[in-house]
Amino acid sequence: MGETTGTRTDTGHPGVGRVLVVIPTYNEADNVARIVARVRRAAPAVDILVADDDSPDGTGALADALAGADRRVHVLHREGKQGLGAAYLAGFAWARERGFDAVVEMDADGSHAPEDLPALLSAARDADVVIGSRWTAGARVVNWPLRRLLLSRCGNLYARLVLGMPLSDATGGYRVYRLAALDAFDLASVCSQGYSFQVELSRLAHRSGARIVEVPITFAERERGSSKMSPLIVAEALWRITAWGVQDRRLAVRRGLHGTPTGQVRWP
Ligand SMILES: Nc1nc2c(ncn2[C@@H]2O[C@H](COP(=O)(O)OP(=O)(O)O)[C@@H](O)[C@H]2O)c(=O)[nH]1
Ligand SMILES: [Mg+2]
Repeated sequence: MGETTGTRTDTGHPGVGRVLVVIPTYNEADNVARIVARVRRAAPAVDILVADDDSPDGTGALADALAGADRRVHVLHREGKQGLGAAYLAGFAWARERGFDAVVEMDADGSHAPEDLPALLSAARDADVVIGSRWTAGARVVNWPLRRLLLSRCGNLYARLVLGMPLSDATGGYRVYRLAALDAFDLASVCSQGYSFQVELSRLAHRSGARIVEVPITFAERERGSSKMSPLIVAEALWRITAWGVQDRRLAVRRGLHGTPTGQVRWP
């Protein structure tokens, strides 16, 4: 694994600081070298952490080779497939231990264009959380099948209605978080394993009063490898969003309010 600590003198991105791009991987052997090269080109001042769940296709070993050749590339080897949320939490902890100022979430399959990263990092100068949005003015979604488009649009609509968050893309996974803002999130409470992790963190960000900014991105369907999306992952997101909505309403009723100072609950 490459190391970042000790000898580093650079301060990373102006107004943001040292940035670690966390790329979770499970069976992304056809993508890992490409995505790392694209990130290095698009944002040379960031470090990259590949968080691999012991992919059977050898992604972890490929990532090790990349790390051996580039001091800004690192690998976190995890024991077996534990889900996207767990991989990101481990990546965030890794970043904190090494004194990074901000973390970026990015898929390995090229759907999140590294070329959009400079715009996200610019927005992070005046924000705690930046969400790369597929569903705001100026964004584009390329080659996604109709069922995925519908799932994303309906999922976002449901999350917005049930959780009352003024976000166009609460489910998206291309984001920048300032570590200092994450400290206010109570990450120990995170229970999502799959992609509902993104909604859960949107909710924690909103509740913590973090400054959230959405930036339009161009999202493209993967060209290599296969999606790890499953009916189980969709079901987890659906029931968790519903449970959070019920919890928020109970809280609001108990307090006799339609809004709380901490929860900022707004009923649809
Ligand atoms: N480490 C880790 N990465 C995962 C896991 N599940 C998915 N990923 C990664 O998460 C990212 C998004 O997954 P993907 O299959 O592209 O989902 P989709 O874009 O919704 O179809 C990719 O980089 C995957 O390799 C997991 O259990 N562990
Ligand atoms: Mg994908």
